[in-house]
Amino acid sequence: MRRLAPVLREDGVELDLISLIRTILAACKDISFRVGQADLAGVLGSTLDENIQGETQKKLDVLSNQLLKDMLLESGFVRAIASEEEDFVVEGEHGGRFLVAFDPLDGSSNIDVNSLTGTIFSILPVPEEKMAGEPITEQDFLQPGVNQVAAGYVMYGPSTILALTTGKGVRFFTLDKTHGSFLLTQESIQIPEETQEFAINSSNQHKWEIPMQRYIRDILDGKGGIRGKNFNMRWIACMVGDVHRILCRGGIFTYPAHTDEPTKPNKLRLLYEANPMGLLVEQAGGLISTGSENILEMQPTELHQRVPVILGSKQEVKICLDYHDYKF
Ligand code: AFP
Repeated sequence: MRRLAPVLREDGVELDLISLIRTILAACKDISFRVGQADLAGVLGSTLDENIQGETQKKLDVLSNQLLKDMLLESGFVRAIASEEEDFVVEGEHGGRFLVAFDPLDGSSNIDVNSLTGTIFSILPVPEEKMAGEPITEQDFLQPGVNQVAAGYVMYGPSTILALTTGKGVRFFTLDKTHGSFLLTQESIQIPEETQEFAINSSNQHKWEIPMQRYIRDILDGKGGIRGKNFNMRWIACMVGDVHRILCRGGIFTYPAHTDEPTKPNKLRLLYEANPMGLLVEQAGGLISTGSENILEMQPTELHQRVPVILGSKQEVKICLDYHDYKF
C-alpha cells in the first residue's frame, strides 16, 4: 500500500496527529469527570485483579484504560496501543500512522485519598516497514524517546490541565468544564535553570546508591553545607503532579534505583512515563537522565521496562549528575 503523504497544518504538524490528540483529550475529559465523581459513582477502591506489574488494579485504573483503549483503537489514527494496564500490545482494525503508549491513571495510590492523578501519553510513528499493514508487535514500540512525535499528560487536579509537546516547545491547556473544551492557557513553558526545590521519596534513603545518598545529604545540609543554600522538598507520589510543578516553577525530581531488589531495582516505566515526561522536560529547557545516560536516547528492550529517573532544572540536574561522575 503506497503511503499517502501526510496532510500538514501551517506549522508543519500533521492533521492526523492533531485529530489523534483530540481523541486522547475526549477520553481524558471522561476520565476527569469520573475521577471527580469518585464515591458518588462507586469508582473508588480496587478490583480483584493484578496487572503485569504485579500491582492490584484500582477500579479507576481499569476504567481509564478501557476508555483510552476503545477510543484510540476506534479513531482510525492509531494502529496499536501499549498501556501500563495491558500485559501486551493491543492492535486495532482501522489503520493509522501512530502508536500510542500510555499510563491511563498515574498516581493510583492517590485515588482513594482524593489526591492528584493524571494520564501520561507517548505518541510514536508506525515503523515504515509496517505501513503496508503487517501486524504490529511489541518490537515496534521499542523506539528511543527521541522518536516520539508528541507527548503529554492530563493532570486531574483542582483544574484539569493538558501539558503537550509536538516537538515545538510545551504548552498548557486548561479544561473549561462549562463547554468541555481544552483552552490554551500558557505558551512556551520554560523550566527555570536553577532551583531550591527537590522531589524524592525519602523513605527509600537506605536503598539508594552512594551517589544519590551524597547528593541528597548535601542538599539536606542546607545553607551551612557545601550547597550553600536551603532547599524545600515536595513529594506528590504522582509523577504527573511533580513534573507539572517543575514545569511551572522549576525543581528536580528523582526516582533512583533501589539496591535492595537487584532483580527489580527501578519503579518508573520507560515507554509511558520516563520518555513522554522526558520529551516535555527537554522541550521546556530541562534535562532528564538515568544518572548514567540520556533517557531519550535509550534503546528500549521490553514494553514495561523500568528505569531510574533524574529530571528537572538543567543546572540542578547537572549538579546531581556530577555526583554520578556523569560525562557530558
Ligand atoms: P502508582 O500509579 O502505582 O501510584 O505509581 C505512581 C508512580 O509511578 C509515579 O507517578 C510516582 O512518582 C511514583 O510511582 C510514586 O512512588 P512511591 O509510591 O514509591 O513514592
